[in-house]
Parts: sequence; C-alpha cells; structure tokens
Amino acid sequence: MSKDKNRDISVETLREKAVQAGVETVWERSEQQTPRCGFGEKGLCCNHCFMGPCRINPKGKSPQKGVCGATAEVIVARNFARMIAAGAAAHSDHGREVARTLLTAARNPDSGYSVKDVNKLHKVARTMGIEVKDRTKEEIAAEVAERALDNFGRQEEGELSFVRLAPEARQVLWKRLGVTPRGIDREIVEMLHRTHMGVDHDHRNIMLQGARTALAYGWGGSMIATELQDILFGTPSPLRGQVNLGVLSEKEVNVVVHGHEPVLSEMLVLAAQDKELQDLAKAQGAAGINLAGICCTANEMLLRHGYPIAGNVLQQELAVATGAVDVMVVDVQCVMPSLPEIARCFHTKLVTTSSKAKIAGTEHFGFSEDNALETAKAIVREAVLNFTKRDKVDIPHEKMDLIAGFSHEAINYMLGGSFRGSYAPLNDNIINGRIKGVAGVVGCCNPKVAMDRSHVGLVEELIANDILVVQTGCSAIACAKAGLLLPESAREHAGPGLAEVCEAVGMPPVLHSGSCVDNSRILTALSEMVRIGGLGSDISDLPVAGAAPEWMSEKAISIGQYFVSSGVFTVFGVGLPVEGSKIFTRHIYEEFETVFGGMWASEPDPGKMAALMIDHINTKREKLGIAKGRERVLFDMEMRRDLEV
Ligand code: BF8
Ligand code: SF4
Repeated sequence: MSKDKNRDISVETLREKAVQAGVETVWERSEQQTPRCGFGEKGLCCNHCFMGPCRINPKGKSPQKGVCGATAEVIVARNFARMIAAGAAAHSDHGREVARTLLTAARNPDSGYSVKDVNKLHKVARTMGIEVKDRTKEEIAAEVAERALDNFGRQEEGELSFVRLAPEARQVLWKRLGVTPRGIDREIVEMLHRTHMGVDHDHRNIMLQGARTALAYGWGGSMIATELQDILFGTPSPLRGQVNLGVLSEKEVNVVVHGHEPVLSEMLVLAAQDKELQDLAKAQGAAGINLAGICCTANEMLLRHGYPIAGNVLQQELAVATGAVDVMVVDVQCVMPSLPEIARCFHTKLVTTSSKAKIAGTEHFGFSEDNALETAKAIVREAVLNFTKRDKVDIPHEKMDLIAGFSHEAINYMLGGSFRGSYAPLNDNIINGRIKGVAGVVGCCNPKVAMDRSHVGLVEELIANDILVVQTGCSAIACAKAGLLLPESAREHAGPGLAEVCEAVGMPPVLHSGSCVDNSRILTALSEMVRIGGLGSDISDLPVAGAAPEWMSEKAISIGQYFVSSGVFTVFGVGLPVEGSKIFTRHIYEEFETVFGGMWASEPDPGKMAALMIDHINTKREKLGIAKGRERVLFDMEMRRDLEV
C-alpha cells in the first residue's frame, strides 16, 4: 500500500465515512494483505499440478526447480501466459455477446436492438469481404454477426477477419513467426493446454503462443466488440460529459451501472427514459431518474450518450457509501465481491444480471438479448421504489467536465473534415515536430499505489513534451477527474507544439477513446498512421508508446501483450509478476524488440515512466529522420518524374 494519499480527496473522505460505518473498503483489505507473498509477486509460485504447489527461491538458494523440474523461467512464463489467456477470454467473451446481440437485432425486430450505424456496418462488412450492394441492413448485419461468431470457433488454418487491417509488414512478420491468430477460442484453449503440467517448457515458445493469444484478443475479440457495438449503438463522436462521485444526485433516483457490456447499459438508457417509470419516480418524491456508470460501462454510456461517470474501479464501494445509490446493477468484470456487504450497510440494492457472474446474497435479474428491455425496466423500477428508503445521503461535491468520444472515425473527421477525413494532418504534425509522438495511456487503478497519481502524473508529463495522449478505461476516468480531458487543458499543460495543434482543431491534448475493449481503436489508429505514410512501413516504426501505470487485471496484461506483439513499446507501473526470472525478463524487456519490434518495460515511477516513453519516441523519430522536425513534402507529378530519372 502506497504511503502517498490518493489524488482524489473525495475518496479519502468517503473512505473514512465507510470505515466509521463499520465497512471495510479495498484499501483496508489491501493493507491486511501487506506484505504480500514475495513468490507470487515475482511470478515464482506454481500450482498447476498437485505435486506442488511449488516455489522457486528468488535469492538463488534451494529450491531452484519445481517438483516436476520446472525452472524459474518456465514457471514465470506459464503464469504470465495464463494471465494473457484469462484476459483474452474475458474481453473476447464480451465480443461474443455483442456478436450474438447483433444477430438478435438482425433477426428479431422486437428485441429492442437494431442497427444504428449503417455506414459502420457497410465498412465492417467490406473488411470482412461481405457483399453490401442491394441488401437490407438486417441481411448484412446477420452475415457480419455470423462471420464474427465464426472468428471465435474457427478450427482450420487461416486468420481472423480483422488481421488484414494491420499494416502489410506486420502481417508478414506475424506469419513468419507463426503467431497469426486462427480462431479466438482456439488460441486461448491452446494457451491453457501448453501451460498445463508437462507440456511447453520453453519460455520463448510459450510466449509465441502468448503473442498469438493476445493478438486473437486485440485484433479479434476486442475489435469485434468495438466494431459491432458501434454498428449496434452508434460510433462515438465528441461530446461533453461529467465525471466523479459528485454526479450522483440528491434529488433524483440514482441507478448506477457497473461492469462492461453495453448490451445491458444501452437497455437501461432506454428504461430510464421510460415515461411510466419517470412518472413513478415523481410519485415517490424524486425529481427524476439519474443514470450514472462505474468502470468501463460508464465509459460506454458516456461515449455514446453523454451519461455521467461516477468513478473508476476503486470507487465502486465508495459510490455505495454515499448512501445515494438506489440500485447498483452489475454485469461482468471488475465487480468486487465485497459489494453486497457494503450495500447492506446502506439502503442500496445490488442487482446482478449475467448468468456468468452472480454474487451470493444478491438479487439476480437474468438478462438476455430476448428479454432485455423488460428486465432493464424491472431493474429501474426497483431503484425507483427504493428511493424512499434512503437514510443519510453524503454526496461529495467533486465533479469535473470533460470531452470524450474520440473514436478512430471521430479523430479522422476532426483532423481532416467530413470530405477529406484523414490522419494526414496528424502525420504531418508529427513529421514537422509540433507533435512529437502519440502515447496510449490505459488500464486500471490499484490500491497498492496512490489512486490516479501515476495516471495523471504520466499524462501531464507526456503532453508537456508535445506527445498526444489517447486513453481508455479507468485511466481515462482518472485524467478526466483531473480536468485533462478538456480543450482548455492544452493551454495549461501541453507543450507549445501540441497546444497549437489542439487549439487549431479544438480538441483536448488527451483523447478519451472509450472502454478497455476500445483499445482496439488505438490499433486501428496506428495502422491508419502507417497507411497514410511518411512514418515508416510498420507500427514498430511509429514514434508511439503505450502505458498502464496503475494496472491490476489480467485483461491489462493481455492488452499489453497485444500492443507489444503489434510493435509498440509498452511500460507497466506497479510492477510485473515476472521479476523472479532474469532469463524471462531479458526475453520480454529486451529480446522481444528484435522479435516483435516492441517490448515490455516495468517502471512504477510516473516521471521515469514518461522518460522511458519519451526516449523511445525520440529514438523512433531519429530513425525516421525527423528528429529535428521538418515539413512533409508532398510530391507533385513533376517532382516524381525527376525522382524516377
Ligand atoms: O476493462 S481499466 S479496472 S474497468 S480492467 Fe477494469 Fe482495469 Fe478499469 Fe474496464 Ni479495463
Ligand atoms: Fe510444481 Fe511442476 Fe506441478 Fe508446477 S507443474 S506445481 S512446478 S510440480
């Protein structure tokens, strides 16, 4: 547990309030786990069979092998690879649900789901090689959904549909390494097989499958989730919103949606607007119904509708501790099992909705694509009826405005306008040096470190050095709370070049691109930067870097691995559970660069993390011959002819 205070003062106040009410929060439990098991922290503990559990002495003394003979690097590699597989499974399963929902929308007009973005549908269909001419949107949507579902279960050799969006050079590299993902489920299963007792004992070979599994996630499950959600619910474009616990309302019924899948939250958006329920709320003495989100569901609702974000992953318990949450409705991922205990101390009703994710002692409203709207209405009704049961309400004042909604398409439009939408202006500004490079800063919060401090510290440092930052997940929520997601922050925090570009275009220096599945939008943007030209022929040539400063989840590890395997230098804060094997760390921190053109790094200090990323970006600029910045020369026909002579 960090000695530094959490950056957000409302967090400390509410935490004290919860403790006074006799409730433990994530921070108290984190303290109880301190000091943590050193073997586990270094990745040196194995329980893959019951000859163990085994552990390796990190100081070089005995034991140096597991009962089966597994060495430190094999144990560390297998543990790391299993984290990749679990992360890939979580978000890919989310992608599968979205594909199933798109199929429902295409086949059942009464389901409440429909195709909202026909342009995106056509674009995705064309990428998948699906005919769009003279066909209804439902016909196309059904085929897109079926093709997406086929991506999960494919058995034969070949590749996933969206792999072809990667730069040509990257696709060739993946083929040469044998890591082009085949079927999403297949790669995850193979990863689990290879890390079973007695199978793959070569850490390099394990990590090749680690790369293939992560790529199946990034360019497969995650991209399917993002692209098909855009088809179903609309592609985000910039809009204003608000963030932090102060968005909860004293006068309205508060329905807080927590988890990940917009298949649920989109229906709650409709239910909260229902006239009958609005009237019922008024009859209970409430001014209306206030829908707010926690975690990635919050990002989804914000990006498409402008609904407010109550907080990130570490604020879920605190939201309940305000006494103002009438219902907290959860689906899957990053939902703490502690919630029922804290909900019992206040009046909050906790509702689970996914058959995959129940919590003992919690009311379950089974949610499926076929009964979605009815279930959503029933949940909102519960909240409305619970409003009168509130006791003392203590909502912090803290809230902040922000601009979000920077999908790949929106960035294209902002930079190039509706007729010549393009990344060319971004590339031009990178080449002329106004913008030095682009950084993706993403991921979770972790009670081992002071909440939000590393996110904000790193991002401030990057933009001060003229690096444009793209964000997703809880990291975006952290920086939004600090006011960095407003265009005004460019003048205050950005370097002169980046500030000039931001002011000309009217965008913030920190672009919120969505939830964690939307990290796939960053892959698309990077591929587009390569396609536009002037910055090399592969993602690994670009002056870009990635970071997850306060990570905690297996999804984050899997995301890190797909960025690295796509050619991006990626730094993680907090520490990585691999430090127990020098052979393994040398492999992923150094050798990976020659294998993938991207590698991992671990650095908990946000200032040093920024320095690593800036150095990397400068090295890439030097290699591209743009270290000093120059104007991009657009060749006319005459100049081209001269060149050919
Ligand atoms: O998928 S950033 S804590 S909420 S895992 Fe979870 Fe991490 Fe937040 Fe979204 Ni992503
Ligand atoms: Fe121990 Fe090997 Fe079994 Fe792991 S697989 S628990 S190292 S015997």
